[in-house]
Amino acid sequence: MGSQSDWPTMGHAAKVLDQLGVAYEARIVSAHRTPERLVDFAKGAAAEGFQVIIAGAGGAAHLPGMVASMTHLPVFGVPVMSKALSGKDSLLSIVQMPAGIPVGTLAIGDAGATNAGLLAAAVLALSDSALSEKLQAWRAAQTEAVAEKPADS
Ligand code: RP5
Repeated sequence: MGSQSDWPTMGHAAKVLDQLGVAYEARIVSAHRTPERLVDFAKGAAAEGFQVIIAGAGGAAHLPGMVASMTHLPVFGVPVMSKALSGKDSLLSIVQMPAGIPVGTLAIGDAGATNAGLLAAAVLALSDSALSEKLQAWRAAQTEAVAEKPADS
């Protein structure tokens, strides 16, 4: 993520990865404030053993696209809700990548972070049958948890 201030949002991705038992590292890598850290991370991610990258940032959110430009790993971008423009700036900064450098862009905010975690797990589950079973169980439990009627009816 681009900043400590993104963690309340990006923690939702971490939470779902924890639930599924997927190992991850949460790091702060700012495209603007720590550009050399960004280059080192993105260029070295595959060799470090990462398989999927979730990049969350807000405002002028260049992080996901810049990471994607320096790695062949799949990159999912989470637009973090910004104060000035409610995350629309983040979304537009992430989503309109030029052809050839893909970023799988999620929804703005908490839902996007949760879904980035689920998508990352789904990618990993393609070659991990135990994870695939956990993911399917997670989805089934979610379905089970939806009441047929609202609680105060
Ligand atoms: C972006 O700027 C970060 O991803 C964050 O969403 C936003 C604001 O960062 P802070 O000023 O709160 O550190 O780089």
